[in-house]
Amino acid sequence: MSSTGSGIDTDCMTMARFLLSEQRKHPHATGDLTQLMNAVLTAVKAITSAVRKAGIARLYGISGSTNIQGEEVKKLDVLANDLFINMIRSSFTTCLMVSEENDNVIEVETEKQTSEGSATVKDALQPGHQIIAAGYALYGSATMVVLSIGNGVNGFMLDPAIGEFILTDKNMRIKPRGKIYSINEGYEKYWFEPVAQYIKSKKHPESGKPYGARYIGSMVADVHRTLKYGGIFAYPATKEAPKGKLRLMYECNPMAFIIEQAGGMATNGYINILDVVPENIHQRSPIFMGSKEDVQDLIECFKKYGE
Ligand code: FBP
Repeated sequence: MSSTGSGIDTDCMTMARFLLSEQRKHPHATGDLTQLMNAVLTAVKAITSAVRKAGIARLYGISGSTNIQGEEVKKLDVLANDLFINMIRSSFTTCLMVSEENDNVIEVETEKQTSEGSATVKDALQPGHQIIAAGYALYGSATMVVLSIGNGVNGFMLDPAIGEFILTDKNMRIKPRGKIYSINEGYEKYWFEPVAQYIKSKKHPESGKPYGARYIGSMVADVHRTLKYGGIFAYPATKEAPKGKLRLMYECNPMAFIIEQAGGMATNGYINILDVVPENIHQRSPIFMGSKEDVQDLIECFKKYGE
């Protein structure tokens, strides 16, 4: 780090700089990913600003409600969705988008498509192993973006003073084994045997200390903690929700890709999540991900107690 003594790093690695340097390693790269990420980061910055004033602006309110100035206020999730779609659409790097908030795929007209035919939902239904980049944004006391473009995982913190994402967590690696399990324990009575046995073995180990439990109830935050401190995050199938809750294409797969890139593992109990071929864009999947040895213990329980 270079500093002038003012506390300002005069040679900071911004995400734009990071992506440009990665791009230069590939002589045939088009720059599309850099351009796409630029659009994504604009959305993340705008969402950060909205999150910071959500209380005052009544962004938690019902969609379509009005604020004190009589303006229509969008709920945060609607606002975030609109921002991502508009920014990505206008980046000229995308032909198709999938979002939890939209029933159907979102098609983007491009010149290329007009000559080659447009992308369809079939193009979107690919297994996670085809992913080339995945990331998430965390809007906590600071805004952080964690990104993998297929050669490890890097974390960038938003410096609000300069509006740039600065590389703060270089080459993030997940511990081979952690000491934390993360699952909604309120649903214990709905668990199937393999999950019940697994959690029991962590709470009442034959030797050593029991694991600690942590559950925020927000997948990004729970997986982020799992990535930083190790352990396992689980959202299993239950007797109430036999397919699980989380969505394969935009919740399980991107997070599984990042966890794998950091040296961890992700499974639905039977197979690697990234091998599952989606049949529809909003399909759900049970998911277990985190430290390799912890996920392997879980898989053993599925072999032993699963049908
Ligand atoms: P939505 O699909 O309703 O957005 O819920 C997703 C989510 O909030 C995840 O982020 C989180 O891991 C999970 O649901 C928590 O669910 P539960 O309250 O059942 O434990």
